[in-house]
Amino acid sequence: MNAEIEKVKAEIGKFSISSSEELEKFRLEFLSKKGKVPALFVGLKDVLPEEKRKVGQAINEVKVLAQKKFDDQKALLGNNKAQGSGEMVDPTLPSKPGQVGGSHPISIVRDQMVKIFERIGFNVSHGPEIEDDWHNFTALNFPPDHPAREMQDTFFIEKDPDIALRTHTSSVQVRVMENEKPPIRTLSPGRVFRNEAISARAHCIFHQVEGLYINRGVSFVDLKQTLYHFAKEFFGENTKIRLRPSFFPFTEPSAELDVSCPFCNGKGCKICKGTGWVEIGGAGMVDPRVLRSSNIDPDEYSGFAFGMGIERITMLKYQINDIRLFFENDVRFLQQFQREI
Ligand code: FA5
Repeated sequence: MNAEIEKVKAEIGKFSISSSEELEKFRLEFLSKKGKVPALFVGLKDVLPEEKRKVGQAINEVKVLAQKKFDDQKALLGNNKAQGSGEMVDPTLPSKPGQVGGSHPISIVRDQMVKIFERIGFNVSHGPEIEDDWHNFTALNFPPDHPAREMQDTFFIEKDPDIALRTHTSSVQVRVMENEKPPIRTLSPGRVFRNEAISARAHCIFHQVEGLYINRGVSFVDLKQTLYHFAKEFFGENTKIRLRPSFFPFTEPSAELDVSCPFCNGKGCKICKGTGWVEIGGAGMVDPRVLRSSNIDPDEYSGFAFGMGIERITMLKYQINDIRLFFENDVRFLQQFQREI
């Protein structure tokens, strides 16, 4: 009898249950009326009276063992069903990798731009997004009440004294000139704000990269070569640049910077509206008044500055036709961009 009890016990241990069908098979084989455990109890009648108690106890233990295995596996299968898989869970398996986030296309392009300029000696400076009138306008030669201030519609936070969201990263230019002595060669990437209507090409929040170089003997040729170098590094070796006369209060002379259209290589297409050129920013030689207001002697030093819109450049690079996509944070859009190592 003892051998029979041990055999049934071993069979219970070995029985593998990974589905509800196998669970039912287990119940029928061991626990049902005609199963092996009730059969052991039937066999008890042939056991000598003095051994009955001990053997009865051993059979009871087998019954408890079978019932526990049945209950545990039933609960486990029930849980898995509730989770929808219907399969056994192996808690020792390593977990599935979670979804990993990526960089925003604006960050990717900003970092690419910064790297190109860092390789030719520019460092990176940052300034506050909430600016005072001096750094955003007055020190940059926008006199109070001058119509040039209307070039950049402003979100004011406080009036008198004026505190506003910066309208361009040129404000960082002023902060660097106030705190550092030439030679200065710095790049300031950052977010800017303008009280403008949102459309496919313009937003009220966007990003710029400002560049500033001040030293003895800096000329317009240096500006042109620097911008040409950037355009070729960023858009490709065959890219050309064009500087069109323009006006900014803080530079003289001033220019708009165009690059040959990266889509049609300057032949003319829908993106460049048939002109072969696309505008990516503004530039110019730092106005002597701006140098003077930051205590830099314009008789000794000269410099150039430029400012480019990161959204517009990213739109060109990835053929994106609506600036609003950058701000919607739709993962289907964002997942399409990978950092180029
Ligand atoms: C400026 O902001 C000057 N501070 C640039 C500059 C710096 C000139 C240093 C000279 C010397 P502008 O307003 O043109 O200039 O803006 C520069 C670039 O920002 C534009 O060429 C464009 O690429 C981008 N930009 C301007 N407005 C918007 C807008 N609403 N939405 C998206 N990008 C914009």
